[in-house]
Amino acid sequence: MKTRKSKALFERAKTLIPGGVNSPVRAFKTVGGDPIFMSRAKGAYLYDEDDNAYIDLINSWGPMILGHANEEVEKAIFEAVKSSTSFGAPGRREVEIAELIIEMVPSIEKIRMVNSGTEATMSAIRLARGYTGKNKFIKFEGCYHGHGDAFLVAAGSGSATLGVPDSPGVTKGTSRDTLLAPYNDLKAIDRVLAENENEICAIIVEPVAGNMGCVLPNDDFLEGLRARCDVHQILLIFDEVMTGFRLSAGGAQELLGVKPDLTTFGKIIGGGLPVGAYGGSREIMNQIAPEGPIYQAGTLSGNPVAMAAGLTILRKLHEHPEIYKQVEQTTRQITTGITRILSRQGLRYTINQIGSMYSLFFTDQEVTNFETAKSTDAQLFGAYFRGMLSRGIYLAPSQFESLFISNVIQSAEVAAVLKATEEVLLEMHEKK
Ligand code: KE4
Repeated sequence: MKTRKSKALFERAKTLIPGGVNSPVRAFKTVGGDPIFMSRAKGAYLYDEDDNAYIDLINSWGPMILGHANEEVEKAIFEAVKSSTSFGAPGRREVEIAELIIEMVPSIEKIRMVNSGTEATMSAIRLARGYTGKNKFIKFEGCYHGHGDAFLVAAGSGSATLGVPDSPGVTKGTSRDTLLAPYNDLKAIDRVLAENENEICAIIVEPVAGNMGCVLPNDDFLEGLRARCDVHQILLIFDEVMTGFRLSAGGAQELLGVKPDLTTFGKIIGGGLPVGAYGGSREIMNQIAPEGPIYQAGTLSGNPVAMAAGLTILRKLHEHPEIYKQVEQTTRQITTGITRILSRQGLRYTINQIGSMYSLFFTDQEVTNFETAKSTDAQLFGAYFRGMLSRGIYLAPSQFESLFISNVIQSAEVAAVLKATEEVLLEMHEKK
């Protein structure tokens, strides 16, 4: 596969941008080889600077659930840019997207737009602290809630990939208020609650974890968190940056039937443009400035072009909920196909899947938390990633990421993914 232009761009980028990338996980650090520079994308396909085509199974880490360069989203953006790219004043689309999200996600009565998932989760924790008057919060090992200081403690995603769970620059003072528990472990939660009685403002959780690879909640986990938050007057925050509008029109909370007090969003909500949001009950959200005393702001929050893109994709998903059935079926075709390949080759690796999210873990252990996710064989994952890339299948360049299937991946792409998987796994194990 020719990669001359990508290589040249990467050499230039490394002299200009830390690691040559604008987000660490893109650097291929743990999978070997150099990152591929993309020049365009359409539907299910990415095209790199050397004109190689790839079937995209990450879809920009989730946003592109309708595939790349969706005509309706593009049209809305083209229309919006004609009237300036930013007003710096409130606009009609912000009202419309707020109304639509509140209609789609029953636990939300008021919502505030921001510019990334990180901003959404940072603001949600500040709000929880201000609303309850308590400082500590609980997060789960392997869950990633963006790069806000307080979250970079045993975080997942890129920080796990880079093996720097507690990043330099995060002060002891900050991380002191971040309490940890293993995902799916209600007994550990009970211990943390007992040791910090009346000091905890919130439990923040990925209702389906995607940043240690795809890890599902045990049947009683989310309900168990809900019950404990009610007893201890703690806010339950669902970080649905990944799962919002991905697992159903109402997110993981609708699919799994547990209502949080606050929800954070990102990714799909902007249709590929930089958008985040956080929302919850009127009572809690009215604490946010200028209605209440808790400050949060943003120059480009509610940006008219980003709102146009977000509105279009959310309206499509709201009006066509059958899309969720479709992407789940496509994902199951891939995962059952891989399961058949594994058994044909006598391999015992683990696949976790829910809706249009899945991960193949190179471990024979059941993966239910960060500990078991870390039992995966990083060398094998790297070999799998490189083998698939060379066959034109673009996976997440880290074992600690979920894959995301779009509604434009059809049977031809499923067949190509399975053919490549069969070949790569054979090749990997012949070499072993
Ligand atoms: P952003 O600030 O990257 O928009 O969102 C942060 C965030 C918050 N919460 C969850 C559950 C998330 O998954 C994320 C971001 N996800 C990663 C992918 N695992 C973004 C990819 C990257 O860091 O480049």
